[in-house]
Amino acid sequence: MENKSKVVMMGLGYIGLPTAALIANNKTYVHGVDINPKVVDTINAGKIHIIEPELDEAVANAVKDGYLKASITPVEANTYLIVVPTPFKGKNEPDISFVEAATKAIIPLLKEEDLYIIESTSPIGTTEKMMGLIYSHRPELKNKLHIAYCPERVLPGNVMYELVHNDRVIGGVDEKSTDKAVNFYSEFIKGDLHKTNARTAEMCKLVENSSRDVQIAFANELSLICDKADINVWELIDLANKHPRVNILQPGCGVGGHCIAVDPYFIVADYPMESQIIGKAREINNYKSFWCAEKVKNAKLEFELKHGRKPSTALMGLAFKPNIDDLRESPAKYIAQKVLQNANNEEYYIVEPNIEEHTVFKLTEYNVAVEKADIIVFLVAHKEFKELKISKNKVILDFCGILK
Ligand code: SAJ
Repeated sequence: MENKSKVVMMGLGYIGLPTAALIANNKTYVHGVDINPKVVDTINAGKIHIIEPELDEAVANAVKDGYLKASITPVEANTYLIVVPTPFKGKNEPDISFVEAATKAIIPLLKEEDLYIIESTSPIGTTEKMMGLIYSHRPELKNKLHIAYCPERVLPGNVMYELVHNDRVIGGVDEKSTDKAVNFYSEFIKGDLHKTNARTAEMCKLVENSSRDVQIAFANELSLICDKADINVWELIDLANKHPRVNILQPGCGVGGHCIAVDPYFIVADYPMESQIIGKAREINNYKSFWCAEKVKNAKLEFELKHGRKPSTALMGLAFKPNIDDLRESPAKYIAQKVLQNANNEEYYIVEPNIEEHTVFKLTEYNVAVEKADIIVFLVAHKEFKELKISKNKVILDFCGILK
């Protein structure tokens, strides 16, 4: 039997498309909307424009069975999901103009009892703001719509599993909105659905990623202290974590990706006086990347003083975290760029085993780079690097604990 929801999904990106496919595979009609006509054509051909395991099959099936269709404009439905990006404008100010544009596009289609849900990471109060926008255009619908916020919390690379199995936090602008949204998600989600209000749900998403950012900043701060104090930070953290109530995360070459390095600013921008630790954590994690680039520079100078010639350097890893091919907002890429800025005819080997080629960096195979370089800089703990045999005469800078 078919479910009675008909869904419009505004935004077919990293979260919108997998969610659309999941709902469609549950035999609910989904009309996906994206401003990019190429994305629309790709999806209508049963193909995908992003890399995510198992998504290709889910989309191919959904399109073949006729439950998923994409277009650049919305149609009438009874459930509208807003899953568009919320980037920055100016200096770390969240920009909700995509959420606003997507909302405006569906306002003429809304009717009594419809469900409107925002999933995009949003500053606190966005759902209420969009409710105001909707009712200012459609005053006759006031209090007759169901409006809620429900953030996703999936890990890139494991999206298709986590979308179904993770718990969700669902906050409506009133109780009946919350209940209607919970009802909708319960059709395709197996995790627990936790009810709250819209503002708490918005804050919950921001806090989850800020919490991780603050914890990583603590680990990164320890790495700076330990470097000066001549203590192996990896051993230190392993030992401290033997305490039953201590769980320190791992230092790295900075924090990247589109979530953890971004979401804390949504809190800091609106509550600058109160969010001291959250703001400082962002600074520490950004500083860590700069510090790594300086360390490479110093190692090169030391080498030249000692050997009377310029060293060759291998930069190991460009992705924003281990074992993925995603280079966006990557601290390793930032460090590579910074180091190469000062390259005066010196030899560099850039390594990223998860991609074939890159438009800016000339890539070298990891075994070759490790063999040829004088200085080896580990930026990302990719699995390939763990097995490497490195000869004793090399200078090694391990920023990601690969050799710990
Ligand atoms: N990192 C460290 N040390 C650590 C752990 C991570 O330096 O101990 C770095 C990674 O190298 C990377 C960055 O942090 O540069 C972020 O990686 P991640 O794996 O922690 O998180 P993301 O950005 O891939 O996904 C996060 C997840 N949030 C949390 O774990 C709280 C995910 O559940 C969210 O859905 C996602 O953000 C999102 O979309 O918000």
